[in-house]
Amino acid sequence: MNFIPEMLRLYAVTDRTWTGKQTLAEQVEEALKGGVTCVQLREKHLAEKEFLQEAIILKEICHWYHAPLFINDNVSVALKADADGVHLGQKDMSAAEARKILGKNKIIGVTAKTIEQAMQAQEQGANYLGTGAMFPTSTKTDTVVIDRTLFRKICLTVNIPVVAIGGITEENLPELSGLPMEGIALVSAIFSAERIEETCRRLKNLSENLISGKGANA
Ligand code: TZP
Ligand code: MG
Repeated sequence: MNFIPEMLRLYAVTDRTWTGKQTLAEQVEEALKGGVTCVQLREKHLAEKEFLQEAIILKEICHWYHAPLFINDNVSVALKADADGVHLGQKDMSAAEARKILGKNKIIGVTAKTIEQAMQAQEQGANYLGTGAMFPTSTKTDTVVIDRTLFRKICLTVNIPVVAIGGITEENLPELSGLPMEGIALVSAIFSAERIEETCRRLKNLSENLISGKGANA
């Protein structure tokens, strides 16, 4: 799938904490019906075989809705599942190495929390950056809230699009107005929702009114 920044607009990152009676695939399909523009399969505790099986299932569902599937951390699973790309943290494989393995057509996202990390990821061929946390979050315990001035500087320093992540909810989303990100990524606000489809529809409307990318005046 060709990369376009608009595909980052409403970015769902999976977490099976709240699946309940549903499967993760059912929850992801609800999110896609509600307007999620891309999905990242994030599995911190699954064995590689099960991770790959889930990736293959989710890729098919994502493609019904013309949304890319990204794999968190694991380039080998991304390659075997023929996923659309990977999302890599600073402790994962470098974007340069991932690009060599995945080739030029796959999408590579990198978490960057400093100007240096952002520049390096861009130079190494990353297609987009993820930055945060925007608000306190209990989903990822080893993260801290990023200074908004630094967030803005990261967005405006690189040419590639930036996705804001961490603690974002329907309620606090308006506080991000005017920041030059291209999209918002959410875990708990989507996957812990009682009605995922409706929640995503509201988030989509809010994000469309809010996000104007690097053209943002602030
Ligand atoms: N990376 C930075 S914060 C975070 C990740 C994966 C967790 C975001 O989860 P939530 O539930 O949207 O705060
Ligand atoms: Mg990682």
